[in-house]
Amino acid sequence: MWRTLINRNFNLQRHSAKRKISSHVIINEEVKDALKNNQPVVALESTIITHGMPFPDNLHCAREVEGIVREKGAIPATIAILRGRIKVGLTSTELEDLADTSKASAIKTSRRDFGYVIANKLNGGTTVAATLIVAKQAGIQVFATGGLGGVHREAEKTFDISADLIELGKSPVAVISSGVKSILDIPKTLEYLETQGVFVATVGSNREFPAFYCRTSGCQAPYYVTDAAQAANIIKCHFEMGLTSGLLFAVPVEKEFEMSAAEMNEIIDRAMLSAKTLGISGKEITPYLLSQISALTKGSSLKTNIAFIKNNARVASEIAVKLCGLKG
Ligand code: PSU
Ligand code: MN
Repeated sequence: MWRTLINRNFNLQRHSAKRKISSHVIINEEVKDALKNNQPVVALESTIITHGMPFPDNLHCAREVEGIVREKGAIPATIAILRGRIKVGLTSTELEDLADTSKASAIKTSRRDFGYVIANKLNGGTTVAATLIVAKQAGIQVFATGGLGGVHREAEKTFDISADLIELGKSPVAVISSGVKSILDIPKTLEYLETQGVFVATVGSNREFPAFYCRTSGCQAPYYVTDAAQAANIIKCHFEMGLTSGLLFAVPVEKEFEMSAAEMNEIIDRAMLSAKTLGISGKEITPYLLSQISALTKGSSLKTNIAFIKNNARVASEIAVKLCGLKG
């Protein structure tokens, strides 16, 4: 009886009558069926495809990530905008159309960009913020990404704080990432997440918050979880409380792919100086820094990038599977 009540409560949250799906959002049949039948689904963002990596690495990476999610027993739901239609779950051709930006360019789409991209029937790579908005409408609770946007260094002067953080504060979705890059101010980012009511934990054996390319950042997450089962339990209780804020699980990059912190910091400083000299700001700054870092590391940062997206997809799928088990 008690268990039934809890389950009913939990499902109510998922399939709340209040959850409105926009007519611009098209959920593919496989994802729709999985959600209806309490099968694990993992949302995947697409700015990483359109603005985070060059073609064809981006396409290979996106396909591999989807493959990993399937191997782990979950259904991948890559979210992107194709000719103004917001898709949840892409076909192989759609993925290729999106990734090959030489055929049709794509707009980096965050919350503020939706109307424009839809009205002009453009392609859009959805940021973490935009993917959260769509995942929430679709009822997807677990989402894997590479890196999250955050509070930029010198934000006190530039006001540059990613919309990702605010969206995570109002989306009941668990995001699995490799922490945030040290192109950002990590302590300020963690403070901001706390203000927004976002649960933050490292996945591993301690609270050391990872800095994307490196396993350490010198900052501590408020909590850590040792495995997917623990994470799923926390997610379940968080949602049962009716909280509408999200959760962030930071997975440190695997040791074999870790890059030297000293070398990385020097490269990031150089990339940031070059961005400053060129006067790059706003939505262009993150993609610019990513491409500079990739060039300055002669592609090895790209390799690391791909390694941790795959690892995050693996962990996210395990969490999604456990979460469905708790509901079942
Ligand atoms: N940081 C990364 N890799 C990325 C991004 C950020 O290390 O690919 C992308 C994500 O899609 C994220 C977006 O949601 O950039 C944040 O952009 P901005 O900093 O402009 O908010
Ligand atoms: Mn910004």
